[in-house]
This record gives sequence, structure tokens and C-alpha cells, in this order.
Amino acid sequence: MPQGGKMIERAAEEKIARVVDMIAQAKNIVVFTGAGVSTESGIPDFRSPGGIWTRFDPEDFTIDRFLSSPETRLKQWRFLLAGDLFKDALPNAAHTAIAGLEALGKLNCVITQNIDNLHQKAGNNPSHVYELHGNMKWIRCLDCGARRPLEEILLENASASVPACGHCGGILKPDVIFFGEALPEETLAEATRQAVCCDFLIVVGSSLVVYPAAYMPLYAKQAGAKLVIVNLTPTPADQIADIVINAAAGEVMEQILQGVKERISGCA
Ligand code: CNA
Repeated sequence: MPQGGKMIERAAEEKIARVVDMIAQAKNIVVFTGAGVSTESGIPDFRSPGGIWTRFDPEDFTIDRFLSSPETRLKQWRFLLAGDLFKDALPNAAHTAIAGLEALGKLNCVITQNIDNLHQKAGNNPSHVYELHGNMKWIRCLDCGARRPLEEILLENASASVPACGHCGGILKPDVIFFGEALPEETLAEATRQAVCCDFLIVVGSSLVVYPAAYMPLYAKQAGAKLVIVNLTPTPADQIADIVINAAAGEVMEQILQGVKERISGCA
């Protein structure tokens, strides 16, 4: 069940107007997203009621369990075959607005914790989307490192048994970061550089409790950037943010984009 849809209140409208001012003045803008930007696309987040941890055992997403347990790998493969979470998900108003900021020349990059590929689907330049936790679209062999699209592997292996790497027979794993795994080094380094060098960072839909990803807004603020947080519920970084908007991402981001467009065309 997508979350959100709460009507924007007057106080939020005033905050949105201030965010539009900040974006109009900023030169280097970064958007930082989490699972909350995708709940309106029908993908549950981790921690809200009905979220992923109410349906799956987090232990199955630790690298140790994945490597040591054929049953866990079978469970994961069945999950991929079912494809229910990500397969048909489409970008929502928040993703579209974020892509709209890029189209206006008002976005350096998106740093995302999401693995759902929806920023790219919405039209953001893939080379400006830093995926800190990987992407479900890809499968990687843990032995030879070969990376192939999940769709190809699914087409070749429609059976219920877990496939092995076509090149070396090694263990195949979704190319996403499991608990206990390091984040992709280069992506993390470039995302950190972008966060430190920006002058405006907006968090959209993240509880900001998963590290090292949640350092990004802190780095930006420490380096002197303005920090805005759009999230349904409070986060630990609210106290250092310049503006916090507790409302649904789709509606808020749509209004922000509209305001920026009006500002750029000189109509506001
Ligand atoms: P999280 O900890 O589940 O927090 C999500 C936050 O979003 C919560 O604080 C919610 O209040 C908020 N939220 C939910 N819906 C909305 C909405 N419509 N508008 C605004 N805010 C909303 O997720 P984080 O991303 O902070 O945690 C990091 C994890 C979650 C990363 O490892 C992700 O890979 C992982 N994850 C990703 C996806 C995805 O790719 N779509 C889905 C589920 C989990």
C-alpha cells in the first residue's frame, strides 16, 4: 500500500517556498534518497508498518548467511523468480520531479540507498546516480566477478533450482549490498566528494539511520551546505537541518519543481 497522499499543510507550503529560494540560489545541488521516495511506487520501505522487515528475515540478507546456507540462496532465488517487489514498479511523482530538477540544470547528482532503478527509469542520467547499495537489476558471480542483467539469468533459468555462474560455476548473488558487506568503494568515494562539495542537499524519504550512507547529509552540512529533509517521520538529522518537511515525497517534490520552474521562467 503506497504511503503518502496527506494534503500539504499551510506551514509546509511556506517551507516549500523557502526551499525553492534555496534551490534557485544554489550552484551545486545533491538529492539524497532512501526507500521512502519509492513507497508511492508501491515498494515498501524497511521500517514503516508493513515494511520489508515485517515480511522477510533480515538474517537472510547477511552475507554470512547467504554464503553458508543453500536454503537461504534458494529462498532468495525464489524471491527473484517471483519478482513481486520491483518488477513492475514505475517512477512516482517524486522521482519524476527529481529528474525534472536535473532537466532544468538544477541537480549535480542523486545519491541513493535504493536498489530499485527508479531514478534511472524516471530519466536521471545513470552516470549521475550513485547507488550506494547496488541495484537489483544486476546479478554478480562471487567467484569470477561476471555481472549480468537479472532478466537474462531469469530467462535462461526459469526453474525453481538456484542457477550457478555460466562462466565458472560460482555462486550468483544479486548485485546489492547485504549486511556485512562493504559499500562499493568508488561509488562511495564519489558520492562523498559530491556531498562535501555541494551547497544544497535535500534528503527525500530516508530514516537516516543506515550508515555509512547517512553520513552524506552530515558531510554536506558540515562543509557549509544548506540541508533540507523531506520525510514522513522524524530523523536523527532533523536538528541540524535548515528545513524539515514531514509530508509525502511525491506531493512535496512536485511542488518544489513547480516553484523552481516558475522562478526560472521569471513568473514568480
Ligand atoms: P527506511 O529506513 O525504511 O526509511 C524510509 C523512510 O521513508 C521512513 O523514515 C519513512 O517515514 C519515510 N517514508 C515512507 N514513505 C514516505 C513518503 N511517501 N514520503 C516521504 N517519506 C516517506 O529506508 P532508508 O532508505 O532510510 O534505509 C536504508 C535502507 C533501505 C537501504 O539499505 C535501502 O537499500 C533499503 N531499501 C530500499 C528499497 C528500494 O530500493 N526501494 C526498499 C526498501 C528498503
